[in-house]
Amino acid sequence: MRIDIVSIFPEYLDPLRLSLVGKAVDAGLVNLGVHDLRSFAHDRHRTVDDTPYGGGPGMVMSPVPWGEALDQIAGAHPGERIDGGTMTGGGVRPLLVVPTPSGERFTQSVAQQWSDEPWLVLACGRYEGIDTRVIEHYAGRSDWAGVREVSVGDYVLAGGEAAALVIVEAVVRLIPGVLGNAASVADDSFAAGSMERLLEGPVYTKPAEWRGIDVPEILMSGHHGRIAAWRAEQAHARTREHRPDLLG
Ligand code: 6GU
Repeated sequence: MRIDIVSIFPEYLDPLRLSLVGKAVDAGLVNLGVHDLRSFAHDRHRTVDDTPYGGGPGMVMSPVPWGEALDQIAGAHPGERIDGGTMTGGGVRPLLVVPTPSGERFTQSVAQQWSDEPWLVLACGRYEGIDTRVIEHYAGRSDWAGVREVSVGDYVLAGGEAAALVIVEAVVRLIPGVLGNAASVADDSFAAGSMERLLEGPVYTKPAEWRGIDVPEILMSGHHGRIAAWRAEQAHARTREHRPDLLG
């Protein structure tokens, strides 16, 4: 999978070199490009924003540098595909992902769908957001796979970068070969087909007693059937406690 991220704070994306995503990049499973939006502005001050039409507080990101950045990024890697897949119909089309608190909810199911995409381009907005014509334009472009505006939760961040980190990590860990243990993905809270949509229950490791607290005896029993039943019960209890909305 190829992933490009456009931001006025490209250093904000440096953590993607670490840990699981960094390893996926090093292993050649993900081809990651981070781009500075300001390098696509041509005035002396490299301006990327302007005052909103109709008035109101704050600034809006100009469609002009966004259009130049996205066209150049999409044109610079035509049909590039490093995942060994074969291409039909004239090349891979990028899916434009725009993190925004006014987007649809970014869920595990969306992450799962996107883990099959050959190419994601994330456009990180700041200020009051990106001029809406950018969304409209790329949604209508047949050389793009579409546009998805997504929110990572019901709170407001200062910009799309932190959300982009969340989205990229959630997607990349689902790419085949990225996680060592495929079973841990199937077991995830929110994973499709896992015990409906339950939260994962508590986990324990050695020592068997720590600061006066014992590991539940059932986990030491070796009765795999009873352990599975206990874990299912714990998952239900945790879901009832923390996320009753998931039980309906
Ligand atoms: Cl995707 N962006 C911003 N700026 N704030 C958010 C968000 C995204 N999701 C929740 N809050």
